[in-house]
Amino acid sequence: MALEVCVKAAAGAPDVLGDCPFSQRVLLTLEEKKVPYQMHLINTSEKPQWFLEVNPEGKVPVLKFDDKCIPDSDVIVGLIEEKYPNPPLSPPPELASVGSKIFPSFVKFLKSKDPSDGSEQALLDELKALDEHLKEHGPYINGENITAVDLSLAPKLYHLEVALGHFKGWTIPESLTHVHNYMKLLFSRESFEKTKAPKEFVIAGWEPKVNA
Ligand SMILES: N[C@@H](CCC(=O)N[C@@H](CS)C(=O)NCC(=O)O)C(=O)O
Repeated sequence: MALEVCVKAAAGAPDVLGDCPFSQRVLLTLEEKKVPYQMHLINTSEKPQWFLEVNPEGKVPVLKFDDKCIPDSDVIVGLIEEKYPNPPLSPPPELASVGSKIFPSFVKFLKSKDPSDGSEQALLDELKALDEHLKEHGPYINGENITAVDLSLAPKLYHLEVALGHFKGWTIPESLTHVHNYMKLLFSRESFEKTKAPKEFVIAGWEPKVNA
């Protein structure tokens, strides 16, 4: 029996896969492991009653496994790894948090209305650290083979590129060549093409947060 996974539907388009990076991370994991799954698109601005009953916190993604509903992408990815160990995607523990500050730094910079608050520099510092890491250990975080760290970072880097490009006309400096190559590598994977949200929905998803 195929696994069932609840993920975010696009804002204003309930039949289109939406812009949640945590949902995409779970879908990427299932795709990379070639685990069959059935997807339910959840309209997060009007959550269906059945969804709230199985998941009172109301966040996506949620995985239905053995009749249990499991929220939180960290827990879900861990469970998928345990139940479907091939191909193995767990990174060595010392690499598990590489790039983990990029997403919060990106969100802070995206929402910032004060150009002198240091949020752009903080994001640049995180991206430079990633570039250095990739220069030494690339092309993926753990070398030649993709791991769960890459599958967590890929949707976040996609959001960063789309949202900062749209709302701030900002792009990652050309000098960070290893980050650029890394993003090209990730975004061209079949799993990524299949699970990414269309750009207009990524923008629509950030709009209320940027203009709050
Ligand atoms: N830590 C959670 C975060 C999940 C999350 O924030 N999901 C957002 C969409 S990207 C959500 O469900 N928002 C709807 C809500 O909070 O009501 C995870 O990794 O799964």
